[in-house]
Amino acid sequence: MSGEEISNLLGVSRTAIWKHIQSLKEDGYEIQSVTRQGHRLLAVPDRLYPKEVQEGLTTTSFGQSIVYFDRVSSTNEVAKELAAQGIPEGTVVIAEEQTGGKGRLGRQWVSPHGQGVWLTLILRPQISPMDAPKLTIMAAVAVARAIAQVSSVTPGIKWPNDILYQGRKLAGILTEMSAEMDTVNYAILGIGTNVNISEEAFPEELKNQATSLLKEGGTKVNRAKYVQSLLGNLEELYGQLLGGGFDAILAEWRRFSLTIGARVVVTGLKQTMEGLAVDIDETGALILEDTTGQKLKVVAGDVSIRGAQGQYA
Ligand code: BT5
Repeated sequence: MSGEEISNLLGVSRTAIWKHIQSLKEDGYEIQSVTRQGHRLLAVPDRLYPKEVQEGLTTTSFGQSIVYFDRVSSTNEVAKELAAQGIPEGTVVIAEEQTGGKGRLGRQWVSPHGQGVWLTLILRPQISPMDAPKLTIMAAVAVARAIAQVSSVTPGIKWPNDILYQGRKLAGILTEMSAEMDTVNYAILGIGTNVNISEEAFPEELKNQATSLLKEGGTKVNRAKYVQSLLGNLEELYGQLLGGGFDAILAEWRRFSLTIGARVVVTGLKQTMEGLAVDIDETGALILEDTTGQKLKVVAGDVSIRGAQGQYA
């Protein structure tokens, strides 16, 4: 399209068009510009720029506002600051790279540049703080659905926050909140998904326990499409959760679950429990049955699932 056509279409000067084209080129858009003929878009960069994510986004709220970083310490940390300042529900913080990505209990989350999706969604749910674990359950279902929609990988969920494929972690969720006794000020859902991470990009100590959609599916996945699918599913499931439809979410969680029916060891902060995982209850807690048939309720911890040879993985 010629510069003149673009400038007529947008009602701005040709100098302004030229400046914008230059800045798009700097952002990685491949644009061929030929004097007196015009500009041609040859390729779009593999970036999660807000415009790339929002084009094709089907939500009404989630992701309609995106705060984007090329590199940041942790999207959860940024989201917490923004949420404390009153930024609206549905705002999403996305980074191409995290230098201080966080897991639970101060653990580290490896987040190399441009190869994964590292994002945090800000929520202001009118629920009791006791119901907050439901948000993690709902998010795990949304992640599993989105992975199944955009790749050939069939994921499973390990309670409470891991998305796995054949025992290796594809994605993790870190839910944090600020609450009073009976109200939630805000909750943030941090979701890290190993989309196009190559084998070499994982540190040695993670090679046996982590994997990516690229590794398992054999082809690169369009990260913007994954984010669109994820946010679409999150918005749908969140609406369902607030509307009293948690039972249906739980039912879907159970279908993705790798934990229910398995013998597990749960390492909690204070104690370790062992037993058969029989269900999760309506609050999102894991129910174990010990050898005496007694039921134990677990609200937080790390689960190891016992493999066929009797070891735990
Ligand atoms: C989690 O913790 O799984 C939560 C991960 C949440 C990450 C997102 S990214 C966007 C947002 N911003 C943040 O700063 N965090 C969130 P946990 O269950 O504690 O698992 C952490 C453990 O997983 C580590 O100790 C490693 O063993 C392993 N790990 C680290 N990076 C990994 C990766 N990229 N893929 C798979 N496993 C990883």
